[in-house]
Amino acid sequence: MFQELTSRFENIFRKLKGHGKLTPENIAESMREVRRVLLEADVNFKVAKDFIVAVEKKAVGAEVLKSITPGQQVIKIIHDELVLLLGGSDTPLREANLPPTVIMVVGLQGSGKTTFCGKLAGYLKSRRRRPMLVAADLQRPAAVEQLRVVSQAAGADFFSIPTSTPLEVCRRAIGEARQRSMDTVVLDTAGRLHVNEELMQELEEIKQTTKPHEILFVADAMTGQDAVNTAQAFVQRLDFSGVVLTKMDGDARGGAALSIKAVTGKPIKFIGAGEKVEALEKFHPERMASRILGMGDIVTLVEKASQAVDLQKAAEFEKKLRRADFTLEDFYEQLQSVKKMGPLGQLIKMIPGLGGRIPQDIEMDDGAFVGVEAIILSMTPEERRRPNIINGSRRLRIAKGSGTSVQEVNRLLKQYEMMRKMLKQVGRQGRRSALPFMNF
Ligand SMILES: Nc1nc2c(ncn2[C@@H]2O[C@H](COP(=O)(O)OP(=O)(O)OP(=O)(O)O)[C@@H](O)[C@H]2O)c(=O)[nH]1
Ligand SMILES: [Mg+2]
Repeated sequence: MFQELTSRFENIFRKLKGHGKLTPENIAESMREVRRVLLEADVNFKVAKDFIVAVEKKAVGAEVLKSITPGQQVIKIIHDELVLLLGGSDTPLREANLPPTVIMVVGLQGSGKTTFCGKLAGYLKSRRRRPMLVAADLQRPAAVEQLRVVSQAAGADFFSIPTSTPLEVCRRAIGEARQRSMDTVVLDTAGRLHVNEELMQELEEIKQTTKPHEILFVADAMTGQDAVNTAQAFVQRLDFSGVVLTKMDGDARGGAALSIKAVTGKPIKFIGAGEKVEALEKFHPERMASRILGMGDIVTLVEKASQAVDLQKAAEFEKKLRRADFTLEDFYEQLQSVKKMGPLGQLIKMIPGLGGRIPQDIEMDDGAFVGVEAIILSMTPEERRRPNIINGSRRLRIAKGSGTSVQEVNRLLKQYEMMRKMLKQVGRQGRRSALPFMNF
């Protein structure tokens, strides 16, 4: 999915990371490249322009220029803007207070409506819902049969009245669903080759009569800006509530995915990536952004870290690390930052190649923090800065002051010493990052 887009972004990021310092000129150049990449991916012109303006505004801020890996910060800003562009947060399917929930599926001919109805039925079934698919496409002779087959594949109920009108079928379907105790009615409507008045009128009537809780507009992602233009026409007439992008398994360039929310104001709710019933994914803006940027969990890590750590402090810390004068005060500060970031185990998993670097006897469970904090807080500032002055009597005093034992103080000092050595080693290897714990 979007391989081309991803590899182009990776190139830009590689360059960004290469700069020791970023100037407004560097940033402007990167932004020109990002703009080109977006336009080549067939992103709507105005959407691309607004995106660049938003990123540039944030990137030129003073914080970024001061931080020590500014490239990484710009990457994060691009990532965050991309998440917004894709819709920000997840938007789940709406549900009726009083079943059945009515979901109307609309879109042009061949966009993948019927296939999606089947996938949706499968998805709902896996969530213990009871869906009924309704053949409201009487436009194409084979359409009813196609939906019947699709329903069977998904193990869902099916409803049709062959010699009727779409409006009548939909109206009757809702009563029928109640009778069969189905909790979700999915209306598979007819498409047309182009947006036309006849289609819109038919859909408007169905909307008025069935009052759907969700109207999902199905767009063929391979058609790029055409899909976006169609979406615009549909949202004006029908005010649909969500978008389904299909054929994401093809060579879609990303234009539709990246523009449709900004242009229609409606969130993408699902993506289809294949013809089979299982080929449906719930849409997550955050995950999609990471996928497009090709950065996986690193993005999550950068994000978590920058929430927790003042970047300036991190920069100072890294300088220290390179000089290898990592003190107990730093150790304490690091513990505080790490604590803010959530469970340690989870965090460590996200750091590539880290596993083997942590010596066995460095306690890494969160509970261990409490005693460690008390011990460090019981030291004098001088002791924290120069731990080698902590002799036997000082150890006893610290243990008493922190309500721990001399053994625990010893263990902490040993752990600290190990970490100091380890950091020194890593520092020498020249691994650089704005985030100290990425180097542990
Ligand atoms: N590769 C791929 N093909 C898909 C996907 N979704 C649908 N298709 C194919 O696209 C074609 C059209 O799909 P339909 O579901 O019949 O489209 P429709 O919108 O119902 O079309 P009409 O009923 O004619 O308006 C079929 O050949 C599907 O197999 C998808 O996510 N990936
Ligand atoms: Mg169909």
